[in-house]
Amino acid sequence: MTDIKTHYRACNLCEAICGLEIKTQNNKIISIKGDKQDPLSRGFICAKGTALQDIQEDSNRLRQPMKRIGDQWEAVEWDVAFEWVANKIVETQSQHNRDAVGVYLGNPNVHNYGSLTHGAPFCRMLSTKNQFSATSLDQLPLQMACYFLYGHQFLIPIPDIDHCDYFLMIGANPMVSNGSLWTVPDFPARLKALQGRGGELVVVDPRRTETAKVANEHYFVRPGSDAFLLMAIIHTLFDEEAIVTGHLDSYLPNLDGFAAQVQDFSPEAVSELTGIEAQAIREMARKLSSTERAICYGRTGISIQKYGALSNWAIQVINILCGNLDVEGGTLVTHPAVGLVKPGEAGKGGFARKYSRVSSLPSFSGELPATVMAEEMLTPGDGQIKGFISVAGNPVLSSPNGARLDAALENLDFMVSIDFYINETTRHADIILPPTSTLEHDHYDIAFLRFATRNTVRFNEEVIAAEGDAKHDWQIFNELMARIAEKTKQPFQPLPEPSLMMDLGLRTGYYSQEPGNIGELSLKRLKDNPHGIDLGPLKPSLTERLCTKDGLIDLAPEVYMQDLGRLRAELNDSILEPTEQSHLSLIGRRHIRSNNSWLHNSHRLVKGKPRWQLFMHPKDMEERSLVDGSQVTIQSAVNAVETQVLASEDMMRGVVSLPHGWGHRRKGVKLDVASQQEGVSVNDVTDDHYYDELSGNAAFNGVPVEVTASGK
Ligand SMILES: Nc1nc2c(c(=O)[nH]1)N[C@H]1C(S)=C(S)[C@@H](COP(=O)(O)OP(=O)(O)OC[C@H]3O[C@@H](n4cnc5c(=O)[nH]c(N)nc54)[C@H](O)[C@@H]3O)O[C@H]1N2
Ligand SMILES: Nc1nc2c(c(=O)[nH]1)N[C@H]1C(S)=C(S)[C@@H](COP(=O)(O)OP(=O)(O)OC[C@H]3O[C@@H](n4cnc5c(=O)[nH]c(N)nc54)[C@H](O)[C@@H]3O)O[C@H]1N2
Ligand code: SF4
Ligand SMILES: [Mo]
Repeated sequence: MTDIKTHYRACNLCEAICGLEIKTQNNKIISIKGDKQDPLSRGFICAKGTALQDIQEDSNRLRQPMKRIGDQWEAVEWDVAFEWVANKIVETQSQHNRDAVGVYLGNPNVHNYGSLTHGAPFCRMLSTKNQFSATSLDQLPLQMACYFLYGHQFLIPIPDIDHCDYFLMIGANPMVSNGSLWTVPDFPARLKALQGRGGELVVVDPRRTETAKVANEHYFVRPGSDAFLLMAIIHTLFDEEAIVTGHLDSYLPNLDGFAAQVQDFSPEAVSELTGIEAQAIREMARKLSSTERAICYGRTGISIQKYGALSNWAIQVINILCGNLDVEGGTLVTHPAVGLVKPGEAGKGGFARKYSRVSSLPSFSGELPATVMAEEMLTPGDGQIKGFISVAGNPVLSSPNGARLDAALENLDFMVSIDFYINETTRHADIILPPTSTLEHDHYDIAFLRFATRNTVRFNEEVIAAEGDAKHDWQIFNELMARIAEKTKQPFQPLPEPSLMMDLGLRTGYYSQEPGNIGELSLKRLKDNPHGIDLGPLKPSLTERLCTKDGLIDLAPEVYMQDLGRLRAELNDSILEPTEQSHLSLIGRRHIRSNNSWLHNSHRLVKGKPRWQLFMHPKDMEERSLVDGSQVTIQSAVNAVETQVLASEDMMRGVVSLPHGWGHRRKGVKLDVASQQEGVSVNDVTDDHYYDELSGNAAFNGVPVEVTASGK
């Protein structure tokens, strides 16, 4: 028997990065609770935080490299696995060309600092055009808006909820998601405080969500129509002479003339299309402009849809025109301890520097949209993907028309996955290289400390010692790079471990360099403060940090002005030919006890009422003679799936909702608990050719479908 040890560390499952207090004995977890002394999360956690124990102890979690021989998996030595993978990559790229190897980086890469520090150089070494990530299934349009407006994709203004009095939230559900591109642990308490000081939250969403239910007001909106709503808000601001640009006044060279762009989009003109009354739209504009401290914010609801880019750009424009950008209680760029974005900082982004081979979709920041992965594998010709590497992702369940990708993965020359589960995607791999689990390695949240609603910093030490010769993600990348470099005769120096890189980043970062700050930060100082260190509230600074060439904000970049033509055309069509929408519009849904595709193997998270069903308004069911709880077929342009339908008054008429990440009952999946769950993958019916035409970002929301009783 050894003593009980107490560890403090952040949960890395979602963007809220809640502080945890974990007790262990003999290298085993005995309890996980919220860390009350974490300056950001203040003790808040959700059920997933406690379930980290289930991932740690999961007997399905791989601990050794696995090689697939037919339907069977065989454990192999690391050396054998690394050699096989490096040989395949080098052979394939020399036989065809560099683009013949594709790579997909899933969402958890951003939640694991070793994957960020070492994965990027690995991808650079592959030097393939066919680089993809979950970014283009998610927030690409937001990064793109910040790139065009502020000159850097990561100069992202964050809602200062703790000081705001009017909050217009469009297509986000933080009561469930716990915030996104906005690290906001304990959202419920922060919202209560806002309402307690007389402030208001207004939610715009096609479903009366968990967040809508605690808001002051909720408006249903037709999926995919937010860009009309946002343009009408801008129209109203000009119409009612309510523009208040404040300290940004001299940074907006082309404010004059902007009114002409939005002339067509009066609240009356868009009311029918959006489903929101003109008067309510005017009220939103007035509140945003007249409330001293107000915020307009939107997330996946406005991003993964056909006007993702325009909507994200319009939200920034609204905050600018209402005097809500870069002010306390509005939206503010953060001061992180590592990676403060300022002029000259690398990684700005870059749009349409190359195009995909088959559908000519544009790149953003060196990556092509993930929606083209399957067609790039299936279409013969120079540049076809022949070999594929998936890292911490499950695109068969998470990308549009996953069924097509599922089939495409079957026909590759080789596939490798860096992942610790045999899931719907990695089951196609020839070799799986499993990294250590979260609790088995240290962590510094490079990404989400940059997007937090308050500036804080913390370092997370490893909690559980990994068994045997386990490798961290960064070690896997280092080893693969070393072997590829040797085989292709390139010079290569293994990169130092990520904690040393963070130490350097902290010592040379904002707080260590600026006089009057809290003094030098270092890895040692963070280790001595295991709950984290508070660095203060968000504060205005954008004007000094604009990364645009002229240091100004161009409100009307050409690419958006052109795309506005597409929106205007749809508006004009709807006025000329008003049509009754005959089809249903499919949207997604998240649940507090789930996280994308990968927490369904935890018994404690899947128990209770099933959560994979289709939600539909009872009147829409009645019109189709559908019975609550019966089996239905959802048919889209590309495919059909069968599932159970549940009546829900919380749905907007004409809209149905099915969550993503389900559909684990497939041959070869080695997830004992998950594969007992029913439910289908919504992405078997979403469409890889339905995307935002400007950015190429996937459009999962607003997919036209029809729903009929199964067997008819
Ligand atoms: N229809 C529809 N589709 C959607 C969405 C939607 O709203 N609707 N949302 C989209 C969004 S926002 C996102 S972000 C994507 C997510 O899509 P993906 O990123 O493709 O999928 P995840 O389910 O996050 O992938 C989890 C995988 O990462 C592995 N993993 C976890 N931690 C680690 C680690 O530390 N190292 C390694 N190597 N592997 C790890 C897990 O074992 C699991 O196999 O889905 C998108 N798809
Ligand atoms: N519990 C849990 N937390 C998570 C995740 C999870 O899977 N589970 N995933 C994480 C990830 S990867 C992300 S990106 C974030 C996402 O964070 P959020 O975006 O806050 O979460 P969602 O639940 O996807 O909220 C999107 C909302 O948009 C609505 N919506 C759909 N279509 C439209 C539309 O056309 N217009 C408008 N206005 N609204 C629309 C949906 O009904 C939904 O309520 O959550 C993160 N946190
Ligand atoms: S909200 Fe839950 S999953 Fe997200 S960081 Fe906190 S404990 Fe982890
Ligand atoms: Mo996401």
